[in-house]
Amino acid sequence: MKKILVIGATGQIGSALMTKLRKEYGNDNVVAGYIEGVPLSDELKNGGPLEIADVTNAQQIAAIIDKYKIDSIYNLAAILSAQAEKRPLLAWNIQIGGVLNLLEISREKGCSLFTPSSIGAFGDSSPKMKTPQETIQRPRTIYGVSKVSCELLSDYYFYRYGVDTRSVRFPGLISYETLPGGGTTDYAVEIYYAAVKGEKFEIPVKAGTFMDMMYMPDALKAMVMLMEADPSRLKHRNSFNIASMSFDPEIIYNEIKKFYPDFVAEYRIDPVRQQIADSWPDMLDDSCARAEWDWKPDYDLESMSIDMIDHLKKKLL
Ligand code: AKB
Repeated sequence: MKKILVIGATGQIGSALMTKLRKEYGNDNVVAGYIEGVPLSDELKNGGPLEIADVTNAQQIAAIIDKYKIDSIYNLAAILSAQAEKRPLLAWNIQIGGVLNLLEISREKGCSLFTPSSIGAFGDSSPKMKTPQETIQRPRTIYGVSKVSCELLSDYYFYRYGVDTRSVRFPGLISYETLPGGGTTDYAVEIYYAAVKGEKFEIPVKAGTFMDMMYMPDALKAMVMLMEADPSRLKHRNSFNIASMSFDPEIIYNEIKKFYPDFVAEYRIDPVRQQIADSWPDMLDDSCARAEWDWKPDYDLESMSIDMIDHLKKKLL
């Protein structure tokens, strides 16, 4: 059985991934890595091994790998795009310094390493529609720069040292468990919360701003499928385009209005998020992921909305 460390286990992706991994691999085989001072859910506290794991502290991570004989690492520590523009050095230290620490540790200790990239790894000069797996990547955000660098470093460690690096380029992820923070796509999560709570919502990007989005269960499925994929089939190491739906604020607003006809949302544009969103693709081409490890999403906007609203009603009302 695999021995897994999840770094960033309290975050939007990490908290949902912990539940899935512990169900599939057994509680004792999945260590939750968190940052000191972050509040812990009862599920995490009581569900299995728990360790402080700061990705910028190589010695601390190496000690956890040795203590639990870890062979697979999911690295979900990140500063999201809009927040990173305010704190570029922190973003760099976590997204590059942290990843370099993990690549070195994986090289020394023979671990497989998953670190997500993002649609943010593309920029204005990348094709907007059906953005190919391999194309121009010249982002002008620190988030994008760090994601491209991380893709290249992971490629390098695979080709030079044989480190088993795996990655997907995540779209905006929509989930009901833990809120994201500081991302450009966060509005697509927050809009559901507002609708269910009966609150008015302010949309931070203009109508017509299309971005790839994905429901969290599909994102979790993608990570685990890729980490379990037969390495001999993987022609691409870093990082796979994956996609399931692409929409602009009008489309998601109208979808939610099917459930809440009185729901009111209006535009209040955040210039930083708008500029970032404008530089990102409208829709990725994920054919390489489909061909190399059988990627296929389960949810579209309609089925996601039904499930999301159902869960949020139980959580919030
Ligand atoms: C963000 O908006 O920063 C993230 C992402 C798409 O990488 N959700």
